[in-house]
Amino acid sequence: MAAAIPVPPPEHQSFTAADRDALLGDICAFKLPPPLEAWRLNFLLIGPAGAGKSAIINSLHTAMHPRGVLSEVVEQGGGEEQLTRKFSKVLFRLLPKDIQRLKAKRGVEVEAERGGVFHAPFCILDTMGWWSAGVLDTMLINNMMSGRMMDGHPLSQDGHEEEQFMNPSPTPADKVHCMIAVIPASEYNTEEIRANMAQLVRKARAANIPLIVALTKVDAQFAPVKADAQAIATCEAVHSCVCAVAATYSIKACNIVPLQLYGENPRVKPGDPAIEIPLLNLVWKAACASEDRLRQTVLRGEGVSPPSYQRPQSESFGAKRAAQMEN
Ligand SMILES: Nc1nc2c(ncn2[C@@H]2O[C@H](COP(=O)(O)OP(=O)(O)O)[C@@H](O)[C@H]2O)c(=O)[nH]1
Ligand SMILES: [Mg+2]
Repeated sequence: MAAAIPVPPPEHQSFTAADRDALLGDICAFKLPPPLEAWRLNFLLIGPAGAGKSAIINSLHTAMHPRGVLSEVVEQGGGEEQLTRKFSKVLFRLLPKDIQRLKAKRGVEVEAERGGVFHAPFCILDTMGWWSAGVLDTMLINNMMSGRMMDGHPLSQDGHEEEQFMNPSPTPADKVHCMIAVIPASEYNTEEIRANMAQLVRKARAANIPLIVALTKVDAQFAPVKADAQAIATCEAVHSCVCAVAATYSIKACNIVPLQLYGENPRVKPGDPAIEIPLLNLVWKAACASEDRLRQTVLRGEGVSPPSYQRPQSESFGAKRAAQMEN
């Protein structure tokens, strides 16, 4: 008879509530160096329909609003039926009662603006999913990246530009600071995704915008993760999949973040650190990559020397994962 798989005691689990709270606190307190400290970073989500772009937004909202229920700020759907029809910019805003709740439940204190409201230092741009290979130009992705396309621009499959939603003179604050390609773990090697990813990698390099991959639906692809969300950090098959994606797209493995999002797996409940830490880690990576690029471009270009400092590592998850992989 096969031996039962031992369940590790809680102190040996990779994802703890304390680590999640620390990471959430770091993200809420993130600021670019002067004179850009008032900027809000723009992260563009891009990927095939049904990959989990909207689920990323809702899961992040759930993590920032610890109410014990899933957020539905944008509609999620099962692929084709629920296409995002408008280019939408999602701000993560905390009202005074949300701020109190975040402090009580997560120990995270945020610096509220006038009116007692707090806005996260990033916003997320949600786009329509790819519908076939080679559609990035039809999607007007260059306009999205440069900041010309504004919130509310209708999205269609004919690449029509709606003048009233185009910003004729976007500034560096309006442009996309980091792109997040959202790819389901099971589909990373399809012809459509390979073609679009190759084009996306080229465009990101040409526009000097960092690109990170969110590898979603890891639970649907790997049974150990479906059974126990904590296994996303230790499952060998997940690690191999990350390495395969890295090799396929010539992207560093550290810029590929495997995720299980809140959505279809009934085993995961709002507030689970094993869901929220990898997701917050994705946001942290995107913020650091954006900052790095802005130091090389805008700050250097303006002749402003930013104060020399090393951003403190919020690598509780990354370091543990690296240690686990070595063992
Ligand atoms: N099990 C599981 N389901 C997911 C995950 N991410 C997204 N989904 C589900 O996949 C479907 C499509 O997701 P959605 O976010 O609408 O995709 P979008 O078209 O990229 O915005 C929804 O039913 C989600 O609940 C995940 O990581 N795991
Ligand atoms: Mg969507």
